[in-house]
Amino acid sequence: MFTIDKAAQIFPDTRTADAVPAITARYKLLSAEDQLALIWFAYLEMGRTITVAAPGAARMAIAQPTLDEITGMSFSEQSRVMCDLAGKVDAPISKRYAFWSINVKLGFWYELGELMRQGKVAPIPDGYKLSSNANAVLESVKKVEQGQQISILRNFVVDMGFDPDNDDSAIVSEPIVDPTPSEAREKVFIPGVLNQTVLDYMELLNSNDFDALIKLFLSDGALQPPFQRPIVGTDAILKFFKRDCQNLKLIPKGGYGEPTDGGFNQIKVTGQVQTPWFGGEVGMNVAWRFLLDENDKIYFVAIDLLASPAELLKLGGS
Ligand code: ECH
Repeated sequence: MFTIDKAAQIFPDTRTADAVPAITARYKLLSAEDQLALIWFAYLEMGRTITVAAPGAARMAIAQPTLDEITGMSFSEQSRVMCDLAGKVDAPISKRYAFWSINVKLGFWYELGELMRQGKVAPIPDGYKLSSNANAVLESVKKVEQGQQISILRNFVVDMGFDPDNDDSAIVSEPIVDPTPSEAREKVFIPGVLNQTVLDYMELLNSNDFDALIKLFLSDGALQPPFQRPIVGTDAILKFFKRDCQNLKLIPKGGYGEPTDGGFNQIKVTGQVQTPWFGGEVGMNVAWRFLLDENDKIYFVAIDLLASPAELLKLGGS
């Protein structure tokens, strides 16, 4: 029978974007000053081709008091706060930051970036020279495709702050949006895939209908986001959906399925995902690897960021 570990091995020829964890690991070895400057340069570079959407007021409400506190500080105090965040130092704002959801963290830095541009928050000093290691990491970031670049930047932001006990239940996130009304939902067609659970999965996630979406999963099922450990059990998965998965756009392009052990079916779908931060400007190439039980309930689904667009065509079974 399947275990989560065994399920995670389905469609083993799927090649994921290893550059993302590799670059993230090299980034972690840099000094906090270098990390901030590197992100600044990478962000500027990216800004020449794509635009980040300004976060909505609801998201900013959580971070706003902290942003106000920071704008009231001197430049040197502001630099200290930012270095403490990057360096994961035990400091009041670093602690608060650790309890924000990913999108609140991104919104906070988006706003600081704007304030830095306006000269209201300490900028990266003019002519700041990156160490040669930091420069090498920056060059690597520039070389990967955009979907991988934004994944790397997001990893950097996620990794900041001081979180001594990693208490997942205490995370604060933006309010949950209402699901799209049924008449406004877009039907999903995937060439090669007739399985209704997979089609419903795409449609329900695109509609922010997380309460219906979670019913597609077995209670001990698991979902594995890109570069992460599987999230196991419907309680944890539902929490993840509501906190981190609002307003995504899944654009499946093709798929393939086959029966496997114990009456289960494995289905691989490839396509693109858009994040509300960049909308249609960045399509991340992804694969979904589903393992469904004999009643078409999801036991396991992995979402992989693909190494290259060529991977989109690799649908054949293992
Ligand atoms: C400045 C300098 C100082 C330091 C910092 C700065 C600001 C940086 C900023 C960065 C902003 C970055 C952003 C990145 C956003 C990335 C979003 C990504 C989303 C990927 C989503 C995926 C979803 C996949 C899924 C699917 C499922 O089926 C199930 C759910 C799920 C410059 C000031 C820090 C502002 C905005 C990569 C792949 C498809 C698994 C979620």
